[in-house]
Amino acid sequence: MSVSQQRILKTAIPGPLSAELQARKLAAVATGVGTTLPVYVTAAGGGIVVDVDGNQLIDFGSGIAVTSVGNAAPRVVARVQEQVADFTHTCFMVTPYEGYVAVAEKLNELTPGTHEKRTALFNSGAEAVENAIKIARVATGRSAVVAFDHAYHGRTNLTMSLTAKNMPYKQGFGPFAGEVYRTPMAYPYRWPTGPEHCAEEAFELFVSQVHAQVGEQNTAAVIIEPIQGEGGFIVPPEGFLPRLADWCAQHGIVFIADEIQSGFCRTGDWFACDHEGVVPDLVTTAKGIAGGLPLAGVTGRAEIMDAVHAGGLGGTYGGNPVACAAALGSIETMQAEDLCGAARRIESVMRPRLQLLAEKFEAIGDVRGRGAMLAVELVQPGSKTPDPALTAAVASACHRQGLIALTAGTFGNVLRFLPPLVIGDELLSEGLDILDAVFAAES
Ligand code: PLZ
Repeated sequence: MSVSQQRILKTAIPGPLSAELQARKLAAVATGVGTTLPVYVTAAGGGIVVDVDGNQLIDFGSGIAVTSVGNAAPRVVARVQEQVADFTHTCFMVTPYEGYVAVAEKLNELTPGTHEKRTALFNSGAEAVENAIKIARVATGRSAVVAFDHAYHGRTNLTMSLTAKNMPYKQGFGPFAGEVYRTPMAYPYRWPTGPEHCAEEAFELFVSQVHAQVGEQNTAAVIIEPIQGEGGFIVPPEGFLPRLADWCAQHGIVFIADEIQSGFCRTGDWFACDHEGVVPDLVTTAKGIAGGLPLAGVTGRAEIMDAVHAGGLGGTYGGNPVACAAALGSIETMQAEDLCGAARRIESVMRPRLQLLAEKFEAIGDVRGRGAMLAVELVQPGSKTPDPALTAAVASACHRQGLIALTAGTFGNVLRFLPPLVIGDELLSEGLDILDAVFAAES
């Protein structure tokens, strides 16, 4: 690995060269495209991101759960370099190539369930979700789609409609797509009658709302993130997902697991659904699949996937050969280096430390997540009132100390941790020490 695995602060964060680039960005790039931490990157690898001023930051974000295998991971680089020198594009729909087929085979093998599967590849997570809904509608001949509170599924019109949070994702961008319905999420920390009742009551509420407001016979699909990402790393209680999947099967409704953020070893299993043995009809994947290159997939039951007429799915770039080469390099890395095991190791280091922080600082109301997808929810002491101001202050103090920390949550009060799965224990502990010191100073 060419990037030394240590945090180095040479200037203030952001430094002068980053500040210059940020001024150019503000003049040239649309305001709508935001920046969490305006340091301009020149290199990255392992658990470190290097900026133009020579600072080295500890990465607890992985570019939003993407570089699970690390940035510029050797197997990804080798396969991409080889592919990019051979050919860069033909369009799989015009003259196909093996890489696409090989990625489809891998997805069919690795996603939950041993049934016969098919895969279609796309460019982004949102595009995969859109296509999963298209497929479910054709396969069922129904149109309604049920999504959950706190859901995030993308920024295109249909996926924005499925996304729950208004600011910044939806504000002013309507009208939204029709036939999208929303139901309460099984959110243990905030369940009104307590977490012990959450699985059962949330499921009953879901069943009665879909029955009364939508009609099972009109419902093409139920879509859920098995651990919600942007919504705040909300982990549904044990039993909720299996019940949902069974109920969908009883009613001929396509059960779609959006594993775009939670998939590919992130939670300590290949997919978050594996934890409870849940087998979705369709799975959407992106992010961690290709080590940073844009690639996404829909994988599912052959009879559902193949319900679509020939030519009904596609796009110019979907399953681009360079992105497929990167995916094969990423998957090979995950298997060779046991990155599911690495995610569990990260949890075994991080979770106890986060729990200690929660004992020390009253502002931490909840510690949750799984594997290397962990979070703390910040509230006003003695209550469950969200504290987005403190959350923002902690995140930016972490940034100034050279730790890339991300926020999330419908109320903007969740700090989430998504380190690359190849991060070393020393950087992990150093990041947690920074967090500890920042909490002491800010809360
Ligand atoms: N489904 C579960 O997490 C992307 C969004 C960042 P795209 N999440 C990060 C932002 O602010 O735009 C995501 C996700 C889940 C779908 C998506 C959408 O994936 O590749 O960003 O389109």
